Amino acid sequence: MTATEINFDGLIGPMHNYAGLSPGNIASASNAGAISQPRAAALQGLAKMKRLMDRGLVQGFIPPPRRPAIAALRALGFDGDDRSVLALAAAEDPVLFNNACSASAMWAANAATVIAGPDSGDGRVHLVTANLATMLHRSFEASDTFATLRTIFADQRHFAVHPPLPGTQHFSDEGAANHMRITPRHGQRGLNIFVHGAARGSRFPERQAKRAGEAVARLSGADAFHTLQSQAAIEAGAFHNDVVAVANEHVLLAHAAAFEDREGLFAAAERAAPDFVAVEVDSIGLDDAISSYLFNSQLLTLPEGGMALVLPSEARENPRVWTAVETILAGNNPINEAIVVDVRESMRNGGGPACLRLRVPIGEEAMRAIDSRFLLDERRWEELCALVDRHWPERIDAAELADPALWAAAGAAHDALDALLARV
Ligand code: SUG
Repeated sequence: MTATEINFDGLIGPMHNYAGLSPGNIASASNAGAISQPRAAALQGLAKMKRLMDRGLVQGFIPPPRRPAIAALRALGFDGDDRSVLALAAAEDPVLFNNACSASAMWAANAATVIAGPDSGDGRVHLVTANLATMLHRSFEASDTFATLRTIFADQRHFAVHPPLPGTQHFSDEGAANHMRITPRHGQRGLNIFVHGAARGSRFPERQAKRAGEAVARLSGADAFHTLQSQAAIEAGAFHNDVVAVANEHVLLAHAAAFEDREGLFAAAERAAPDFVAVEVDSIGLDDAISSYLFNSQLLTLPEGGMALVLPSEARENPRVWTAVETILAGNNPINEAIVVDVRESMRNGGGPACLRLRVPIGEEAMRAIDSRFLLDERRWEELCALVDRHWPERIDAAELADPALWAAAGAAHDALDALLARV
């Protein structure tokens, strides 16, 4: 089968803010309380999508769920009309309320784990919705994400969209951010690598349970290899594997300290893809890796062959990291192009280019079965830019999330997005 990879980026929502909700995510913690710029954030995300479209790649998007998460607050016993639910929650439990205001669904790499058709037991593409059980604000995403994925990938002849695993620490699941696929080519059978944490008394939470990956592999029928993320990486702030490693087809780009058992992992990858190439970087420390998000680049196969790294501008600005990038580009591996993008608003909450997208490797027939409203062409992209320009707030002060005028503005923005999606 010939296959293409589609990158579905999370459209950054109108409530994007810096409330410091993610312990272990250094950027989120250090920007807590800062002023965010939702409009600029969403336009940065859209500009990244356009760069890749212009480079001949197929690009989709995932709309943001409504925030504040009124339905989640209702389920927790806050009652009345929407405005009363929000006002009551803000007054009674401001921490819970802030969690319900998070726009973190933008990081689509945490939406689901995607198992490609050639790897699954039944030939369909399987998407297992992530429960995001470790972080309160992110746990509110799972039900919305499940509904959205079922809309985009509704055709059950080609897709199986699974509900989230039970939302407990035993199955804590953060989706594709902790999953890598090694395969000779996108359309061929591959090995699914699940990277998990463990209860090692780390300073920071270990957000992916091994049992989650095991369940995802069973549900989808995939060949799986489970490997432990290094404690050093977690301690340094790599709260997801995709902060220290990225794979594409037969290539793995990783920091040398990313995994506890790199030999075991490399041996498994070599069995899955005889032409496996490991591009390991040990010339920069984990601190530079995490502040620059070098490994949170998208690693993409280009239409004419070769691969590109889609890097955040923070990687360009750190001379040690940029030297490492130049070494990668000059090395004996398929990575031959660097595309630098500005996603600073997302980066300030710990989300780089790779966090913002969910990759779906897919054959031609299945591609035609995707709900086309969520695939971008020039016109659709322009419509989204105009929508954001018109309706997304210019700035949000994290101290003012309880302002009813902000809820009204966010509601109007979501209504406008729903209207746009209903038009086609
Ligand atoms: O889960 N940040 C996200 C960043 C997720 C990045 N995704 C990947 N690495 N794939 C997180 O920690 C910050 C929210 C806040 O502080 O308001 C946040 O949720």
